[in-house]
Amino acid sequence: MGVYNIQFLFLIAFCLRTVVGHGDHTCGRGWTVFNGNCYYFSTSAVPLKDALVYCHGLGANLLELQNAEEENWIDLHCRIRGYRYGVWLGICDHQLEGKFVSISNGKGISYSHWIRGEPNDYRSNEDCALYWYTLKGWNDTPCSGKINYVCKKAK
Ligand SMILES: [Ca+2]
Ligand SMILES: [Ca+2]
Repeated sequence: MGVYNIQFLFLIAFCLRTVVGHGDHTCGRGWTVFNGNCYYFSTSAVPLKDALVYCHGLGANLLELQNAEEENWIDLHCRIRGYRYGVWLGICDHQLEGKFVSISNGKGISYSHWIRGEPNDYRSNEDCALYWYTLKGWNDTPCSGKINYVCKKAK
C-alpha cells in the first residue's frame, strides 16, 4: 500500500471519528466516560464470575459504586439500556457473612445504598450484590444469578 493510500485511510478514520463522535478515545471504542472514569456496559446478563472474568479481560474492574452521583448515572443507563434487573456490584461477603467488601482489593466499602431490609442473605445463599434499578438500591443475591454488568477503569 502506498503512502497516498495510507494518508487517505487516516483521513477516512478522522472523518468517521468526527461524524460518529461517540466515546472517548482515551478509553477506547465501546466505553463511556463519566467523571474521569471509563465504563463498559454489558449487552448480556451473566453470573458474577463471568462478569469478573470479562472485566478483567478488558483491563478493568467490575463496577464498585463510590457515591450517589455515580449510582444515579448508572441508574439512568440501566433504564436507557433496558436492563432487566440492574447491574452486578463488585462486592461480596464470602469471607464474613454480612460484611461486604470490595472484590478488587478486599477492603471494606465506604459507600453503600442497601434497599430497606437488605442485605438479608436469603436462604443463606446471597453473597453477591446488585444495583436493583427498579427498587433504586442494593440487594444481596445469589452469585449464580444472571445479571447485566458494568466494567470500570480509570481514564
Ligand atoms: Ca451473604
Ligand atoms: Ca437479598
